[in-house]
Formats: sequence, C-alpha cells, structure tokens
Amino acid sequence: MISRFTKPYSLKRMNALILVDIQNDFLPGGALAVPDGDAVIPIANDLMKEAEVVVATQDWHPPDHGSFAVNHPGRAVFETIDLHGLSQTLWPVHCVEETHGAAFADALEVSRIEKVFRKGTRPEIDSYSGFHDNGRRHSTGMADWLRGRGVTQVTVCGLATDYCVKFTALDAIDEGFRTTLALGACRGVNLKPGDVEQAIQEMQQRGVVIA
Ligand code: VGL
Ligand code: ZN
Repeated sequence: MISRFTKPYSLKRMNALILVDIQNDFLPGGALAVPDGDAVIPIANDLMKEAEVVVATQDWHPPDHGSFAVNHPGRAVFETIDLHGLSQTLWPVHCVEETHGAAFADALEVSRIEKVFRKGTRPEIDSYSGFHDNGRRHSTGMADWLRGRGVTQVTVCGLATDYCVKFTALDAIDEGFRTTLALGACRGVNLKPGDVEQAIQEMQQRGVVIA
C-alpha cells in the first residue's frame, strides 16, 4: 500500500505526439511545397487519437526574416549564406506570420492540439527545431512544457523530414525524451537527392527509433 506520506511516483511513460510544421506553405501548392506533403495529414490525424498529449510546431516568420532569399539582394533561393555567424539556406518567402500559408492544414484536426510552439519568429535567426533556434540562443519552451505535463517519450512527425522534423527529433533526444520518428507521417524536401535518407540515418544513429 502506498503511504500517504510517500510521494507517489509513476512508472507510466507519458507519450506526446509532436506535429512538426503541418502548414499550408509546406503542402502542394504552397510557397515551399514538400512533395506529397499532404499525405501526412490523415496519418497525423490517426496518430493524434492514440497520443496522450498532442503538441504542434508552427514555422512563423516575420516578413523581413533572414532565411528569405528576397531579403538578401543578389542572392537566390536555395543558396547558402552566412547569417550572423550561422550557415543559412535561403528559402522562398514562406510561413509569414498571420498569413494563410502559415496556418495549419485545413484537414488537420487542430482541436486535438493542446499547445502550439512557434519558431523562426526572430528575423536574425532561423529555427528548424521546435525546441530552440539554430544557434541554440533561445528556447521555445517546448521541452519544459512537455516535462511539466509528465511527458517522457515523444513521437515526431510532419514536414520536412530533412529539416524541421530531423532537428526537432535530434533535440528531443538531447532533451532526454525517448524519441520515435513516425516515418510514414513525414515527407522531406530532398534539395539534394538522398537528403531524406541521410537524415533518417542520422536520427537513427543518434538514438531515434524509426517506426
Ligand atoms: C522548414 C525550411 C524552412 C521545415 C522550415 O519546416 O522543414 N524548412 N523553414
Ligand atoms: Zn522556415
């Protein structure tokens, strides 16, 4: 019997589903469309039914964001530049705060999302991970929030496998969560052929379980 003077503890492993950037601009027809990106939506909706906690990240850039090629005269989309000391791939304008492109996909069952973490909100730095920016200068608060909810293991899915999904999963490992990648509910950019395969291998090597 548990004494009322004993602090109760639990062996239960609370799981959270992290939906990464399932936003209009990453879907076919969007500003930075991920091939077949809309295929993740029905699978994500199914995964949400089994998750104890559901959170989502949202790429959320101001119009003058440093990751947009148009904000660097003479530079083209997909070029790499140095942005305040960090290597930065230049992207088309995408996921501008408060626009339709930044909104969650219409078919995503957003009512099941308990908390949204926005990233890439500072013009001077990009953020692929849902946990903190690419320079680890600022945190979104997601790790502490999840720990506060008692979460010990996370499942990551969404867009794009070789960018935001990868960096979110790797940071989840670094934050001490048992981390699973729901591969069927992810799609990638493959800017270079093989990028997605390499991202999967990197996640696996770092301890992410590929499911
Ligand atoms: C992403 C490139 C730029 C992503 C976000 O969600 O994977 N990729 N911003
Ligand atoms: Zn972005």
